[in-house]
Amino acid sequence: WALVVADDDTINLVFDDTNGLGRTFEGIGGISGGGATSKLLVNYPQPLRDQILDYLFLPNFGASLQILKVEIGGDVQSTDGTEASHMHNSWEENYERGYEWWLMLEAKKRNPDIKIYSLPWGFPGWVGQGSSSPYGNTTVLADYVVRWINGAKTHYNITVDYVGIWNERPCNNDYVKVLRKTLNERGFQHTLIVASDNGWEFADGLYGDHELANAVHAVGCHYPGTWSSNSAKYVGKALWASEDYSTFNDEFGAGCWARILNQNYVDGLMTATIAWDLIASYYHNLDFFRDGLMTAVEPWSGHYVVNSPIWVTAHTTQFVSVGWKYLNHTAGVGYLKNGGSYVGLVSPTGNDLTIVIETMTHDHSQCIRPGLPWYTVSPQNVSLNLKGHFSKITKLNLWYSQLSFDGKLSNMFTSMGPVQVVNGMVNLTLGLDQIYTLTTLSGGHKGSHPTPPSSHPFPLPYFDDFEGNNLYNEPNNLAQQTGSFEVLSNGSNKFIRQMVMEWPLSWCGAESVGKAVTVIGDSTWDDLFIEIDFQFPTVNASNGIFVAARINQAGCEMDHSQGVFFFITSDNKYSLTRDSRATDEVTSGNLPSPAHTGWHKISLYVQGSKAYGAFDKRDLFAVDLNVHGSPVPGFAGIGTYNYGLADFDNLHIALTP
Ligand code: 147
Repeated sequence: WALVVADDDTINLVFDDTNGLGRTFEGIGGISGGGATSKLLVNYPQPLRDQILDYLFLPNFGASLQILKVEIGGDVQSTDGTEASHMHNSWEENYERGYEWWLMLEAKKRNPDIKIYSLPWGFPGWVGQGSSSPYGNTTVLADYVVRWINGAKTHYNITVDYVGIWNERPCNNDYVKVLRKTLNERGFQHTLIVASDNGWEFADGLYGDHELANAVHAVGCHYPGTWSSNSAKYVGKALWASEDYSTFNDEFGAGCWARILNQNYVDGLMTATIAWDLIASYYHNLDFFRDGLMTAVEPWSGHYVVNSPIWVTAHTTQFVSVGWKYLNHTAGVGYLKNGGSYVGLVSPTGNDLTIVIETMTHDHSQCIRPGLPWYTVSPQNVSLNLKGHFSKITKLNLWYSQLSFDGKLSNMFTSMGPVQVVNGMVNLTLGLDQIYTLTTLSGGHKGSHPTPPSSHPFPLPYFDDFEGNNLYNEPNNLAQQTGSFEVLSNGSNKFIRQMVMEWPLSWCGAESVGKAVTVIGDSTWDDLFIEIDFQFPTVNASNGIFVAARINQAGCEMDHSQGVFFFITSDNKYSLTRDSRATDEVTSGNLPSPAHTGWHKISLYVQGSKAYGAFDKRDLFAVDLNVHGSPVPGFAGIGTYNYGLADFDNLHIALTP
């Protein structure tokens, strides 16, 4: 480490609280959801699961996140899967579904001060009250959302600090007011509304509509590219990058994150930035693989990776708390002359100062969206000039990162010890792709756990009788893409049930597949045997079930995936198709015995271009798939022919029967 004596080229940066302060810092966070991004985290073996959660949430350890934003599950496909609604139907409520409740508890356990923010991506069909829009009856919608917030309080004693409207979909301003009113009436005055998780245009409507303006705390924009409109800046509301990042979590992703964490304020006056996603815990080959702050996609091996964005986050979160204030532009916040940026923040007492400097170069810090206009960064000498109350400061603790792109390991979040402040000045030589935190705080810690186990592919043969799951949770490793699968019990035996009975109010349209589908395993699987027991419940049953292999697309493309889909319907017929929509049929026929009552077994084996099917262990077909060229590999899966209940048990997957 070298301190370079200031010379003529030195750029003077003033940090001064004399003429007032900037906006209040409201936190850095991550999103679980939008959707099913934490799916594979839940059944990690201990203590590995706790270790991962420590890297995300434990203060003074890793990312030390200040906001956890979760999806309010709506039984809809919301990018990498569906998350369960607390009200699949209007007549029932359940606050034990899915994993967001568990995740919120784990976050709160580690940091009771973490802010909880919730947002729906889509809704069960009944919420529309006959309309294809969730705003068909805004009272019903507000009731549905506030029940979730009330559920968090009454079942888990979790206070929901922030709630949104409808992710990246049209905002209905009347609904925003109804939501505010409903929150107030039910004792949630302190749950603040962030709207509308889309562009900055929402801010325009706040001028001249006092009721709307009073209803919201912050204007939340997605992927702002550090920019905000003047209309947003002057409307008198907090501005949030309520979803941002979504970039592959290598060093380039870390560069993106470092740049926007500073520049979202420098450029756009945003005081909270939230990463999609919190943790990349969804199968390889689902959309936006590894666009999370860290990666945990192998519950079977326990392997996980603490990626560099975790340590980029720590540069701010370990030294700035929610409630601190940014300094004024020109007195501690701005761009560096030779490229890069700096932000100074001061504690509520006025005594503590934290400065974060980043020098990310253009080609090493592009985010997934929007495009990054060209700029250059070159090495520079800067002189930090502490004035006002900061002139009393005699030393600053220095934390340093150097992102590397030439195959060398990055040097992330290293404590460089204290640097002396001489005559109110600290001189630094800044290189490229570096982050510096200088702070009066003496905390800060680069946490570490033992090296996790090495990576392994999904193990075969695989068997699950679901007895190991908690009631109402999702089955392990089955990543639902449409519909919702839940562990239930008949008293002595656990099984899983597809719960969704009608088309939901979609987010991205995957539901047009018309079926409930859950996928498992490995998208590179080719020859495969899959077998499961099934039963049609006596009421509200689906009209068919299936098992499948080589499912080549999922997520928002679930409705045009290809593969080998073997259906059995409750009218005692079978069919084999090469697509998820069941339009491209290979063979079909009648079952030799009825399937519509009691438990039965369905088995599928695909080998090369051949497919073999059996019902209750009796062979039904052996056919050539007539695929051109070699078969496309993909996930295994199970599901229902249409929306409607169906039960499954004893899942068995192997390379051969
Ligand atoms: C966002 C969604 O809100 C997330 O659920 C997740 O899908 C994320 C992945 O990057 O993206 O949705 C967007 C999808 C596309 C654009 C912006 C946001 N886009 O093309 O500008």
